[in-house]
Amino acid sequence: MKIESITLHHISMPLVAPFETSFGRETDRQCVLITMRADGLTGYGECVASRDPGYSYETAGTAWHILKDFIAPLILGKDVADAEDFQTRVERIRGHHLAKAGVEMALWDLIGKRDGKSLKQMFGGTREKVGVGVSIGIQESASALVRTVESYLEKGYRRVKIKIKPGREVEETSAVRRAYPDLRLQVDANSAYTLENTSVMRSLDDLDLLLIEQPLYEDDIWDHRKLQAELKTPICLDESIVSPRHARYALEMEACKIINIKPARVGGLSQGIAIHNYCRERNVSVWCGGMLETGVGRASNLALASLPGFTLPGDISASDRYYQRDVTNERFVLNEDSTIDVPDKPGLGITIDSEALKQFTLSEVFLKAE
Ligand code: OSB
Ligand code: MG
Repeated sequence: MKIESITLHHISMPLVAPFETSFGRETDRQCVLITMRADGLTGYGECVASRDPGYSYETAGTAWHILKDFIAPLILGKDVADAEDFQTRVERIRGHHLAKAGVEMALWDLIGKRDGKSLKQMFGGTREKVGVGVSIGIQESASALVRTVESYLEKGYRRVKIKIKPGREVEETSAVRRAYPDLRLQVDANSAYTLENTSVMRSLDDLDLLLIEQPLYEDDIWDHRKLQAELKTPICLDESIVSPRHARYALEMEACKIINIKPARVGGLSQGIAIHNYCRERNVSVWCGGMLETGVGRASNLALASLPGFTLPGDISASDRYYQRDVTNERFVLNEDSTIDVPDKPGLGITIDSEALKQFTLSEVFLKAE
């Protein structure tokens, strides 16, 4: 498709409740929305880089720079055939996966709209609705956490992930386990521990968790291998898996038993699909992670999670778990069986509420082929 223009929208949206992880606390979520025009059609993408370099080195600011000054010039006025062609064109930009993934998403939306196919159809998704859970930030106390868990169970979520950090894990996770002995429960450390904390990990190992997500360094695979050898609970890697190659390293090294696939972290939906395929051939479970996406990224995650290898519930909650007002006209709701419907309209299957987008916009730039 001949890319005619790209508009970047740096936005900030108030969360319904603050979200605290081992790397910080967010009350408003920033990201960069991408509007891309080609062949008289408009495609949307979400670059999930947030305000601070806490989860990733990328921020909305660095993504803005890379998108505007490096990625856009490589594709504006060019005929970009598909995701693979896009990846080849941006190959010489090292890293900056979140920036690349946002544009790849917009390209999929455009191609789907041109061909009258949903992302799910184009990916070969096999599910009409996908199993989901909720990711709960660090709360004030163990009892506050149990109350928060209860409120999500009342809403119908059947899998819970809790964020942990040093000193805020064993008591908290045990309290939730005591209150809900049969709950599908998992924890996410976002790289807050080292091998010196192995005894803490052993305590968590006795709590019948589905998985322990990213306990060690964000760029590590080797120490995770050592830790996994000490635990019966599967380690799931998030931050460490930045490409299909890293997925192969991790599985070959037995550093984890499960992979959290976030298409943004690995450089785009096409790369996420490649990791899904690689894991599926090896009977390794994957699930779709989340980055507090707007309705745009949520639609994309749902399409990805419709692939058959996504056998564990994703961090894809209903729109009202995140935002009172979203940038999409569509809102995603939780079904009674803790699932969310996969969009089935062409492309991402979403439309933009332009008033909402205007309300949340911090800055905007329109880029056109010269
Ligand atoms: O590590 O999975 C993570 C949100 C922002 C950054 C990193 C993570 C998360 C979440 C939220 O856990 C998942 C969601 O979108 O619900
Ligand atoms: Mg994580």
